[in-house]
Amino acid sequence: MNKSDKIFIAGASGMVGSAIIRNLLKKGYTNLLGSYHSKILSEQKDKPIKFVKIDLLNQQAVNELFTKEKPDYVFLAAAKVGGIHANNTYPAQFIYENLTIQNSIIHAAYKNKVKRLLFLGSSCIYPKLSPQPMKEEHLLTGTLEPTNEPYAIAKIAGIKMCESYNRQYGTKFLAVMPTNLYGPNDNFDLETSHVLPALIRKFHEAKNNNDEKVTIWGTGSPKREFLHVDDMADGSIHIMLLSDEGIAQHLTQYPDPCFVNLGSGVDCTIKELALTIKKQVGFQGDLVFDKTKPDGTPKKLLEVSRLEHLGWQAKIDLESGIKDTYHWFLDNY
Ligand code: GFB
Repeated sequence: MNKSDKIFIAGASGMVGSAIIRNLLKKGYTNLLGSYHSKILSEQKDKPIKFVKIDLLNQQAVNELFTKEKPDYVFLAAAKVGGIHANNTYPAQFIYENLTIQNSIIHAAYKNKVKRLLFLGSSCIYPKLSPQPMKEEHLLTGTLEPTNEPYAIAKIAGIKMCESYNRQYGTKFLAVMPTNLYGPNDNFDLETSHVLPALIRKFHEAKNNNDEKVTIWGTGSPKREFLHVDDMADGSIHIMLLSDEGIAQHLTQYPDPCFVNLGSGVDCTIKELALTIKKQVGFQGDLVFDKTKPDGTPKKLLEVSRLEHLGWQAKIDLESGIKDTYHWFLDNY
């Protein structure tokens, strides 16, 4: 990927897309094209990026964009995402929107001879009771977690599209499966967010209101692995930059080399996460567990040896990442 190659970031104003853009700008890439749906972020206003407003659910509009712009590289970071409650409440939107966005972009990338595309998936593609830590070869070896099955099926379809296009058309499409992400530009809405931003907001508001307790959904015993979104962006770009020979050489001992887990390799219980955030925010009260809310998958830790063989590992530990995200929340929310 040369510094002046045209790089299209689909979903440029989301948490993931905006982190990829920050990292590409830092590395000196000068020809960035970003798509957004509603508005661009204030951090992106004066940056050298060409933005295009587009409804990615409209396949014709996606085709026209690719025909006009002819990007060399594509980061497919646009997706319908949300936490356990959002996934469980809006399953039709999660499956329809994700399948439609990725179908249109992957197909248009093939038609317009994109040199390489990187599809962003999720660690929820693995079976609910997958052996831990979860290896790439555990894909499709068991039943999925019901709270996010429609989303997971869309993401599995995305991997299989990349694999199938590579096999039939000789494209160079890759995918990364990030673990639970968090960081600047995350969603802090208590109904639709993931656990980490939700708990930052809950503890912050409880501290300000002098509340005696904060309610944590579920039992607190499920384990989750967290990755700061700036690490995710760095790892994704690292993979995009590897040569075809480099990828093939490093992954010869593995089957299915089209996708790679992207995690920190460390997990903790939701209770431990809550106690860490409580301390960082400075809340003095108690935790209460609402066991009427679902726990979801009991444990989801990615095995990251493929990633390490490709020469990358996470750098931001959970405490520093939470501190950074809490500062961002205080400045922006
Ligand atoms: O982050 P989260 O919503 O999603 O929830 P998943 C993780 C765990 O934290 C669950 C608990 O056991 C929740 O019950 N939790 C505790 C909370 N308090 C809260 C809270 O206030 N808000 C939220 N949201 N959770 C998602 C999938 O699964 O992970 C997506 O649904 C995607 O498809 C994403 O894969 C990465 O980790 O359970």
